[in-house]
Amino acid sequence: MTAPASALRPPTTDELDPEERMSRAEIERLQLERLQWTVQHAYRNVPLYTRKFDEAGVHPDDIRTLDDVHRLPFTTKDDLRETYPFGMFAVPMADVARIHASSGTTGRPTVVGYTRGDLDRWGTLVARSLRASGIRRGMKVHNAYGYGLFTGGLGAHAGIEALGATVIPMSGGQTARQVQLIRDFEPDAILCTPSYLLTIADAMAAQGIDPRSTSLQVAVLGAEPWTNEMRHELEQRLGIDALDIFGLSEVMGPGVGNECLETKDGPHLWEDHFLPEVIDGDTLEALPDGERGELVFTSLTKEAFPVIRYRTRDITRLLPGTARPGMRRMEKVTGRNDDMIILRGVNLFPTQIEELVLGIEQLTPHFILELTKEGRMDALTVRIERHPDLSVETCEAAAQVLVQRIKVFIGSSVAVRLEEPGALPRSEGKYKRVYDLR
Ligand code: DLL
Repeated sequence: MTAPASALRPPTTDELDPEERMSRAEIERLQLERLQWTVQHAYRNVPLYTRKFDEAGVHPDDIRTLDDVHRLPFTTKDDLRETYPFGMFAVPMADVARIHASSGTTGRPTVVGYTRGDLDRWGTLVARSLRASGIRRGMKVHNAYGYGLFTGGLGAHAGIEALGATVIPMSGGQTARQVQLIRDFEPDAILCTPSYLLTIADAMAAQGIDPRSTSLQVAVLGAEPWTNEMRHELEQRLGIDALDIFGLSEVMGPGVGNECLETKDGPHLWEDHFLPEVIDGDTLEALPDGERGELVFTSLTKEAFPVIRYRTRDITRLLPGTARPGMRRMEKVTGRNDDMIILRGVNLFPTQIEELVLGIEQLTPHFILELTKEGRMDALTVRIERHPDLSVETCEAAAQVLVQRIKVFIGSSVAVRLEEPGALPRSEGKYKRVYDLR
């Protein structure tokens, strides 16, 4: 295999979009102008927004400063379900160039739409995200996000094209084939979920290929929560840089924010197109930057599907920009409100267990969490594959260390059960980590 022709580097200032070079004050001016447009557009064209604004006693003309956003009503997934399938579209269907939908584990899927202009802006923002990750024209990008109604595949695809890089539209699944094409086509970059990259690395090893020996230099990973410990694991295993791409269908899809290669300190949010807030999920009060809570977005340029204060359920906090000082960052998402496990009064997120598992060298990253009832009490079992190269005794001892650390760092008593290598399901996209058997 040939050595990669070009070493990874962050974009130079001239390569950035003009908005990425704006000062904080310039971004906020642009945001206010765009917020005022969005609020008018949503109020005039989406009956649900007309009704909700009227009920809240707020009119688009009341939005005079960015802080006035706090006067607007929230939008939730239930609002989208209520107006299923197209009731939130703010333009005539003839102007809708594409529809996507997120599967949704319960009930109806969430349907979103894009005008031609929305698709162009989306492509630009994914291109900006990939460029921030060190990808540029002249590189080959293996896109293993699923194509179809999911926004990951086609969203990433358009961004790779907009950047002028070479796209390999592999989609998800068919892992053996993924490995073969990575060997044969020698891509510089791979885009997929972090859990799927782990599956691909395992498949390489199973075929006798050293995962560090491939042409890959960088992975742009998202669509599910993952920790800095998982970043470290993947970077070591594959000899790559791993960057975090964030997004959700309701707000656009992938590319609402992305980490910058030079800092790797949580995604910068592309604030020229989205206004983020963090709120207390119980009181619904806006929280100051730096405090952890539920992430909320208002779109600023979307035509077909504007969203006003959309409650994402994702838990994070807003931090000042670093590599792009005009735009704020978010801390890597710890989890979603909906994924939080309440175990005998203690709240815990699967990512907290991931962090502890990856901190113990003799454990593998392949684990699932099972919730059961023992009498009237809830019980949590961590089922984890033992390390194929270590003795069962060593693995048992490591499992006991995990039990102890979960007790000390999270405050919960859990059971850890070792499984044979390969016994647990492997990811092909968003990984299902928690099984509630209660
Ligand atoms: O997962 C969009 C996407 C595709 C993002 C590819 C990045 C890469 P949905 O299917 O609507 O859209 O799921 C959105 O996934 O609310 C988060 O809970 C989670 N999520 C997405 N990106 C990240 C990330 C796509 N980088 C939901 N870190 C969001 C943590 C993420 N969670």
